[in-house]
Amino acid sequence: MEFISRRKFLKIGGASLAATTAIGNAKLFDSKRATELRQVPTFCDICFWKCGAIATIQDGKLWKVEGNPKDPLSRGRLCPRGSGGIGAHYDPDRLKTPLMRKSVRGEEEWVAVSWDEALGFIADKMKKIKADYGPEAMALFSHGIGGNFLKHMLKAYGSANIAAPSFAQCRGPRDVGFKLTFGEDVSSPERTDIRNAECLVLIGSHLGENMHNTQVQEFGDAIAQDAEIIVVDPRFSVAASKAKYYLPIKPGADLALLLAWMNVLVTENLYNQDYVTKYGFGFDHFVNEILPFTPEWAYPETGIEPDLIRQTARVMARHKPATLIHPGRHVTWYGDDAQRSRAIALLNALMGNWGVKGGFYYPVSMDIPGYPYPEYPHSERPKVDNPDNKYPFAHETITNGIREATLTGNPYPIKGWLVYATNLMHALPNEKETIQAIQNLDLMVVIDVIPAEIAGWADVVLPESVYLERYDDLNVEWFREPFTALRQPVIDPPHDQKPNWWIAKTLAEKLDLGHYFPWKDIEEYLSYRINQAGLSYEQLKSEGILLGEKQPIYFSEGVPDVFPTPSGKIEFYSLQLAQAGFDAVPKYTKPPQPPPGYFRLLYGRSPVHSFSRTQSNRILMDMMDENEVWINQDVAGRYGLKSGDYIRLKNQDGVVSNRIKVKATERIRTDCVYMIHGFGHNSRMLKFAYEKGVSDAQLITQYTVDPLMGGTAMNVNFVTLELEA
Ligand SMILES: Nc1nc2c(c(=O)[nH]1)N[C@H]1C(S)=C(S)[C@@H](COP(=O)(O)OP(=O)(O)OC[C@H]3O[C@@H](n4cnc5c(=O)[nH]c(N)nc54)[C@H](O)[C@@H]3O)O[C@H]1N2
Ligand SMILES: Nc1nc2c(c(=O)[nH]1)N[C@H]1C(S)=C(S)[C@@H](COP(=O)(O)OP(=O)(O)OC[C@H]3O[C@@H](n4cnc5c(=O)[nH]c(N)nc54)[C@H](O)[C@@H]3O)O[C@H]1N2
Ligand code: SF4
Ligand SMILES: [Mo]
Repeated sequence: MEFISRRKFLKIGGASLAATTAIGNAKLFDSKRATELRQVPTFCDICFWKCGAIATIQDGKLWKVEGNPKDPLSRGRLCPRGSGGIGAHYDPDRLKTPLMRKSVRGEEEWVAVSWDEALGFIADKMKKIKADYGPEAMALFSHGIGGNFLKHMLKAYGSANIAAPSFAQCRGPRDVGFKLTFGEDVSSPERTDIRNAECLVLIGSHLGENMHNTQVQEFGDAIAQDAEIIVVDPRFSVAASKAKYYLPIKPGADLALLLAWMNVLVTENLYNQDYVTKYGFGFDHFVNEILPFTPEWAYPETGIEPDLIRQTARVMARHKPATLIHPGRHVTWYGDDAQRSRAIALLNALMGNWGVKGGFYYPVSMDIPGYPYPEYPHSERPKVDNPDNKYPFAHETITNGIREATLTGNPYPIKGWLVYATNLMHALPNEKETIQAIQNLDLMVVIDVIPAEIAGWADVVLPESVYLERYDDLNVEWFREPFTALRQPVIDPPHDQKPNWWIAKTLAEKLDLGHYFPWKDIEEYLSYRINQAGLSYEQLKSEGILLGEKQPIYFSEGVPDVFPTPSGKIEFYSLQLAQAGFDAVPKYTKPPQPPPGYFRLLYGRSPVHSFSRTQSNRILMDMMDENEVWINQDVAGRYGLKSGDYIRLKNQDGVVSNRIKVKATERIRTDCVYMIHGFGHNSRMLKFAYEKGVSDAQLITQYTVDPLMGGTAMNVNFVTLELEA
């Protein structure tokens, strides 16, 4: 396969940044080279935002991917990762054929086998597991839309033990905190009306580095309209550089700040009284509880001056209801995360912005019926992840709960894992626990596109075609405008890779579950659903997107103002929480602090990478091929370090990292260090990304579990700086 040079990519990137609308299909086809070019609409999969895209194929080769102007999410522009998505197709280190393990797990020694042999082996093992332990002993870890058909297959087999890291390692606590307060969660794409916010508060959310496309574009819109931006972050992020108020908070003290802000709004009568009177439940109790938490009380916890706390609270109040306190997304930080998220929900409620322009809108979607499948078999045993409802507010399956059950055999044994599109070694904290759990399995299958770390631990590795080479399930999106998008192949897979739907269907047939996949191929499935909705599949294929009719999204436009909480109102005081033995109004507990000589390890996103999935993508690695550790410049000076030096990090449990480059900077507090997540690969099969940079996950041996919902907080690890001899 041709390797695309940086120069050519920059050309591509440049073209995609200049709004594609201007380039459009028409112009390409009008040009003299029209016969050499073919364009196919699809949607991106370099992250979970699912931006509508148009791929161009020149002389049978994939040339570029740009935003689809019809798509409400991308508005015709992809982020740098999306533009670099073609690198996933061209990656020479891709998995090419099914592999079976030759020696012990983790040794990465393989025999190439046929699909028939690989799937036959898996089906036999799954049948045995079902006979010996029951179908619930099989679990599926799956992230992203590509997992839909495998989920269907596993439910048909008889197991509901299906989990994604997007809940317990990412947005779970946020969604729980909002659900407890408003009765509904924030979901993905977030229902945040950033575009219309007059004041936007970002607590950690590092939009601009976190590149979720629509959010970043709307952030740009808000800035252009002079929205007042308040950023709370121990690190001077890109977003902070756009802010009028930057609050360099002591890591872990956000809940103290939130309580103090609410205290000011209540004691100075600055909250939205009409809204709270109309929709609030338990407000008097809430006020009583919030009174002790003055800005003076919060100051020693947060390091933020009381005057600045008051001033920023007043700014928020001035713009209400169009003040949006962003709920964040990756919020598994300190273990108080669901309660901190609930405090964010309450602060928004004080602004009166739920269901209101500039706050949180009500997302809408198109009515596309599902495929009529037979009913799933009834399971006698509840899901394995949350025994005795230990985490009473978990409303999705807890990944680490499945891992725990696999380790302990309680509440019942888990004997097989199917792992689809999630690199559990980088996504779950404490990789030792993951490895120990895997050692208890009778069957470990990984379906991936590259030989990620998790694949190294599999018995069977199945190579999937990348998103540009396959159909996937429909994206019937919930958003500010209703639409449905199609992912379709733009180019053939280069080797013996297969799409997830084919893998799921073929495996189901080998498991004697073929009747759960009654369609001949995925196009029959897709066109059936679209036709049942009275829409044209041909139009969807040619345009990539079908738009629905505009619907109301605010209370003022006629959305019913109902809150599906127990009280039917916004719960300032939560009886549900009180009854379950938790604080009905959030309270602050100081998280453990770094011991002397240690720094708290923080991590986040690079605009040109997604998690641990893009470091083998040559185009994206050309822009950033290792991560750096941000160290406060005074601290670095004390250690005699300067930018560009290499050091190692050693955590509280003695884990020593690879070498990592120092970035000495004023842009971070003195009590923490920071790195981009996803680097430091140790899979030898990832020839290009191998040992470039450091994996935050390897240093995250400790985690705190959120008592409300079982999420794993990971900002609780400390490191020392180990200088090279
Ligand atoms: N380019 C790119 N964009 C992405 C992704 C990607 O992989 N690449 N992933 C997407 C996904 S799934 C998610 S969940 C999001 C995650 O992105 P976000 O939800 O925006 O952010 P986090 O990863 O939680 O937080 C990282 C930021 O929080 C700050 N921080 C750390 N500790 C604290 C603290 O105690 N208090 C405060 N106030 N701030 C703190 C860090 O300095 C950093 O700026 O990004 C999404 N967007
Ligand atoms: N230490 C640490 N842990 C974290 C985070 C962090 O910042 N630091 N972030 C957390 C967050 S917010 C999230 S959302 C999760 C993300 O967790 P994951 O979704 O597990 O993220 P990745 O590490 O990118 O792993 C994705 C895997 O899918 C594979 N893949 C990519 N495309 C395809 C495809 O088309 N088909 C198949 N079959 N496989 C594919 C990739 O090669 C990779 O192995 O991690 C969480 N865990
Ligand atoms: S935000 Fe970027 S990587 Fe994610 S789907 Fe959109 S273009 Fe692709
Ligand atoms: Mo996430």
